[in-house]
Amino acid sequence: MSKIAVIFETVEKGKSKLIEGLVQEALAAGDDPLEILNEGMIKAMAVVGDKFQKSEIFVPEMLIAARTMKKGVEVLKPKLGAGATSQLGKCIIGTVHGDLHDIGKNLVSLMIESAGFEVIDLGVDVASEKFVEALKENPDTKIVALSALLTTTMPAMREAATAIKAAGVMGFKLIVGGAPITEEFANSIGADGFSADAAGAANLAKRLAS
Ligand code: B1M
Repeated sequence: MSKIAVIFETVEKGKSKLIEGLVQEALAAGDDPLEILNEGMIKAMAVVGDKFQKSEIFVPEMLIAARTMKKGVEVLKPKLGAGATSQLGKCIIGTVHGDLHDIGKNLVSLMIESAGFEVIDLGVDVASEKFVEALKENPDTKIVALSALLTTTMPAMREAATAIKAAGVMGFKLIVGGAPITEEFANSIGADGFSADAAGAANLAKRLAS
């Protein structure tokens, strides 16, 4: 079995004690960090999600898998975000109100930072007012990035987008993403851009900020 396949199984099964060593081994063996992330971890989380949907596993198992992935990502971070500078300006990012999912948001944050932005990460379950507050405190912000993972928190994303656009601060672009978010939805809430994944979000941010 390849090292990436072992990482996949380790994340899926939530064997958090093993993951750091396995990722280090894969890196030492020359595996591509992005492949470890995409093929070993993100795909494993998709399987975890499918199993949850079929009631084959429950929230605790999903949580343990998420913890395992987070530990693995920590090992990958220096390889994914190498050479970060802040010359492209500020990016405020957060997961919208009511939503606790942060793995995807953290990856977007990491990629945007390594693309050259200074990232102000507001965390998860971020109320619209908190985004507005951060924007007013940082009126030179170039990008505001919203993440949502639940269909039930899409209205919170819409609410945040409306509040952010009405904050009276100019010169920034709003980008959105997350599993249930589509281009159409992004357009419908007045976002300036949508990306389906973290690398795409970083490219989008760079394009919109230039
Ligand atoms: Co949750 N969960 N979860 N969960 N969870 C999903 C999202 C779900 C699809 C599982 C399923 O049923 N198949 C489902 C949502 C269904 C729906 O709304 N349609 C679901 C549910 C139902 C729930 C609860 C309601 C379960 C419950 O309590 N009964 C609950 C809600 C809690 C809350 O938020 N209020 C819940 C809780 C949890 C845990 C806490 C246990 C845990 C999260 C831990 C954490 O994040 N710290 C968890 C997990 C781990 C998942 C799954 C299995 C994995 C999510 C993940 O991290 N994926 C997920 C199933 C799935 O996604 N297939 C699921 C890996 C990550 C890298 O991908 O986050 O999609 P993702 O990010 C991607 C892209 O979406 C994109 O880029 C990222 C990287 O490429 N992206 C952006 C994300 N944000 C972006 C922003 C951008 C651009 C791109 O621009 C700004």
